[in-house]
Amino acid sequence: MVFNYSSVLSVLLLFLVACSSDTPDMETNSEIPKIDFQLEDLNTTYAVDQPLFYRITSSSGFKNICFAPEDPELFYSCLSHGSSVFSADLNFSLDTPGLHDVTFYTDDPNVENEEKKVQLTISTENAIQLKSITLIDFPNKDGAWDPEFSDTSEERLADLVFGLLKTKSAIEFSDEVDYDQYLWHRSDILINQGSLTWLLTDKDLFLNQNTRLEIDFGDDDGNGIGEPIVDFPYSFTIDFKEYSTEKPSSIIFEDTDKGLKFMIDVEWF
Ligand SMILES: [Ca+2]
Ligand SMILES: [Ca+2]
Repeated sequence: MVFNYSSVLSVLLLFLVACSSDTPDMETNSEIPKIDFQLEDLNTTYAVDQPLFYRITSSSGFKNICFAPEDPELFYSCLSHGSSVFSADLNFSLDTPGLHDVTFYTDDPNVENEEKKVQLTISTENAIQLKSITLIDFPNKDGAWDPEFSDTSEERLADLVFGLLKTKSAIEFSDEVDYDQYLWHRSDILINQGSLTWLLTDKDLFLNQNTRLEIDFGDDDGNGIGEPIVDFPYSFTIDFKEYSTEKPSSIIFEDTDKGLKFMIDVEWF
């Protein structure tokens, strides 16, 4: 006869589980403190890039309050205190028009936390959408940006990219807005100047007309390495505010000292 050690062990485990289930579960759960909070929406308009303000108040108090603009797995922000607080202010902004689900939740240890979901509709009031960007001229255009290739090879031509930096309000647990500049969009690569136009309509690049952008163009050398297409400073500031009366659908920007010229097609709302 074969002695089955594992089945003896499972019987023993079952016995232990059965014994421990004698503990009254309901009583244990009722001892876990429950967090509660209320949300006060302090906003009258909800538009692209516009700071939105919320006030959180709690009768139970909380140590950690978190905010997730969309999917909490992807992007969230938390405020942590050493001891319980009973109110907190929060501001943030969103830049894609349409419906957004945002979530507020507490994240305290050893308590029953609370979560509240809010739906917001962001409008295009005072917004612009970037439709396309075209490089018209840049230093050494049609020349060798990849000199490892021969003078006749089209591989020598620039593999064009750009990055857009946007200055906008970050998620801030405060009643005051804190503006930060961050990388907003990194373009696709236009291999060997095969085209000089990036089509951007499907990228959902919306901004408030007063929002400042900076753009820098480069030649992509692969593996995240590239070279700026103009001399330092590499960034060019784009300010749409000065066009907001005329509202042209195409705007040409130029830095004659650097030999840079490009056009942005936009839609004004
Ligand atoms: Ca290169
Ligand atoms: Ca190339």
